[in-house]
Amino acid sequence: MIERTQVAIVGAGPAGLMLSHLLDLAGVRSVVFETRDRAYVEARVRAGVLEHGAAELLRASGAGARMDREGLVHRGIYLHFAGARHHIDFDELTGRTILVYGQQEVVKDLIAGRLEAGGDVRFEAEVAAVDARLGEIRYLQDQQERFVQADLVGACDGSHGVGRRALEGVSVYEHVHPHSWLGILARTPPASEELIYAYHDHGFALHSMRSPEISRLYLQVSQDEDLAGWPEERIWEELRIRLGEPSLPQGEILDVGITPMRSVVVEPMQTARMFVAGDAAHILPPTGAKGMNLALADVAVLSVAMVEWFRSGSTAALERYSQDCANRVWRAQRFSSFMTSLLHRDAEGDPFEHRLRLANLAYTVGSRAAAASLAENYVGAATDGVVFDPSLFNGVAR
Ligand code: RFL
Ligand code: PHB
Repeated sequence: MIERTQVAIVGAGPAGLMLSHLLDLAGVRSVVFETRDRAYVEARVRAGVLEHGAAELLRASGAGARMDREGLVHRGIYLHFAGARHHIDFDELTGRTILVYGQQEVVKDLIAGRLEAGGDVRFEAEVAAVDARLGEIRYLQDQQERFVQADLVGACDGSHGVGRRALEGVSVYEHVHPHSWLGILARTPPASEELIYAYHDHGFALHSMRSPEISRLYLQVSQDEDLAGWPEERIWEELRIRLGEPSLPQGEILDVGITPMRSVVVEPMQTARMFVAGDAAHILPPTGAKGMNLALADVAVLSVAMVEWFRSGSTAALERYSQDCANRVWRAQRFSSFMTSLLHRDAEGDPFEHRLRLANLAYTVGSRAAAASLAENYVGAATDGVVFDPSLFNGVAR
């Protein structure tokens, strides 16, 4: 017998879990399939910054209680270059702020919420194939092959998932940036109250954080860098130099990894009954802190379209889904590319490019218009215009 559901969701990252949460608020049933186990998904260290609109979306949909207790409100960031530090004051320039709250905390909150509400989240259930036309999912659990028949499919399974492979007739826009980020999570109090984005002769560095005791730090490294070349001493030394923080305290490293930087957009983000969201549809270099925000915004748009279809049978909003996302996706891509080229040493170390970059940075902090442009994109490029309207999420029978 084939199991049936209204929406099959592939992937329990921020996109898949939030989609399931929003659909549930409207009484639409979904099943989330996640190939990894719960502990792995909850421990995966990734993004840390929520745009104003992403925090608002979590809050308004009832998933923001712990975020509001534990998230750190930041009213700006620092740009550090040529030996000096400059504050970009988001609050003053835009009237909005950001929240520093780890992606794994968002994921933990959404998983707990789904399970408390009786939601169906299946861990260690790997989707092997999606039939976008029939809405059929083939998955493997407990070494058995199983099938689910869904009215609609949300493919939220990241950049290497089956969702993207099941899309038909799409254009893939891709750019590979010639560097990677070496990231550490460390038990050391942040050296600064706000994030520091630093540009140095040696390359980019970022000082972020997760709590008053835990820091998250990144270094630009070359594209094919081997972690073996970065003993702990070297990581800390390089962070101190690039961030201009000679006394940055060295703490226990809790997590370390190297991430290549890519920009990808797949369009249209849909085929027949299947809709892709989050990293399955687009990858951004992390310099703009947009990936998780865009993932949450995509599913906010998608959930409204799906609910409209279940409620009225109208396909209008579903048909427009990709089009409705396009401006936000490309605006976030534009900003992420801007931040990446503003702050990274080019691979050849070209002296002209270096001086030009310093001039760009000086202009960014010296011109109110340039600073305001950075600020309004940092707080809103991925989620501007996406709001949670509770009235759309009531009244559909389960
Ligand atoms: P995810 O989080 O990758 O979740 C996809 C899930 O799908 C599962 N999966 C499958 N499940 C079942 N069957 C299959 N066949 C499956 N194939 C895959 C996977 O196991 C996984 O659980 O995608 P989602 O939900 O679209 O969320 C996107 C974000 O994770 C991503 O954009 C951000 O982490 C990007 N990012 C940042 N975004 C921000 O908004 N702000 C930041 O500050 C920020 N910093 C970052 C980042 C990403 C980074 N890395 C490691 C890539 C910093 C870094 C270093
Ligand atoms: C993080 O805290 O992990 C983080 C913050 C800002 C970024 C990227 C990552 O641009």
